[in-house]
Amino acid sequence: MPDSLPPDAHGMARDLAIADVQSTIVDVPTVRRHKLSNTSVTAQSYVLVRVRLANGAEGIGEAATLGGPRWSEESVEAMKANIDAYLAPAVLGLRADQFEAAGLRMDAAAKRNNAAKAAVETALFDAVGKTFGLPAAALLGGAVRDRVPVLWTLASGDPAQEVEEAGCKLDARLHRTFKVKVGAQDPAADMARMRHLARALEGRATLIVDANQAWDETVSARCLPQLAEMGVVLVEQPVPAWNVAGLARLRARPGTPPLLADECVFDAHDMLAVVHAAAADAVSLKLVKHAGLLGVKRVAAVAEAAGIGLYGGCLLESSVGAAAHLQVFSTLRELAWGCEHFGPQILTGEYVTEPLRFEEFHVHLPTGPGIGVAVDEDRLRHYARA
Ligand code: MUC
Ligand code: MG
Repeated sequence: MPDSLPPDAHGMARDLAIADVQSTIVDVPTVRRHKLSNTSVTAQSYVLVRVRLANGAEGIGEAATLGGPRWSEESVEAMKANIDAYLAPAVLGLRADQFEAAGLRMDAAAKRNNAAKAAVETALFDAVGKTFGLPAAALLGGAVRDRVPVLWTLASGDPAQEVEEAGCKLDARLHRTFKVKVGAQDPAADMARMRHLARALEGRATLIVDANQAWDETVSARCLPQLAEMGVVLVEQPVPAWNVAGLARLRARPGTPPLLADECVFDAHDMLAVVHAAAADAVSLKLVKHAGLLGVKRVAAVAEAAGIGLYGGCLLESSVGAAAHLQVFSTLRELAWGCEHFGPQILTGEYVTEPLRFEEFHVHLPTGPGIGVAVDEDRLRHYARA
């Protein structure tokens, strides 16, 4: 491959060489405590990656965490250290449109570190898109939709507050599907909470549940049919990520609602293992798991080939990370379960000039080149970790 492209007919500088990579830790408070089975957050932490190309174009990407290295093994501190010491040097000088080569170089420089790699790769797509005036979606096959249905997650743990919160979202026509986080308390208490929510929201909302690996197979076998009876349409990762065989056994039991694989699918090989085990009905796609936009497409392709539904997952990204997800989600031929990129709405503030648009139960694909959003420097200074 040539190291640089010739100037185009208009003499525009098209030297796509990656000249600089910077990373910044950002902390943004959330509007309320968000409780999962294994962590609880009142602020979201991100690593913002900024790349500069020789032609002057800049690109941004974001890596999200949930409660430090609790949801997965990466923390923002570790991501920043590994980007600065290993991933940035691996891609410096490379042509930014050599996305696969960048992935190969990053894989050679560091095992896993998928969220950190995703942020770097996103910034490359953004910079190349901005150079050519194209949305990242165009570089990924082209958008087939310009908005995606978006759910909201109820995770305060207080059912009265959760009914009220869901009511506000319904009234504002922002969200009508709600994902409820369970597993932070004992299963009987969660079943009572779910019954309360199902009754209060009956006929007005669709419910899904995410246990974030909290239950063992026995508890899951008891709770899953109860959730199905309450009308819950999808249950996400009830058992630990390692227990794909257990997930398959649960799926084969009568009365089990459709199952969504999350923490057990990080790459296309994991996806294939879930397919071979017949362990899931749908898979949650996330940049932090799949190491980038191309990784999302690879996992999605394996799932699609097996007839497994696609669900647009998140890790409470800001508009930067959410926009990147929407760029790739917009290119998937089927996205049966919509997405959960409500992250921008649970933050007390943002660090982009124009946050994503949420209306009529959908989040809109931003227009504009690259990932479609731009950093607001003042706001970034406000949220950047000193
Ligand atoms: C997860 O496990 O799905 C996404 C939304 C949310 O509330 O938690 C995350 C992570
Ligand atoms: Mg999940």
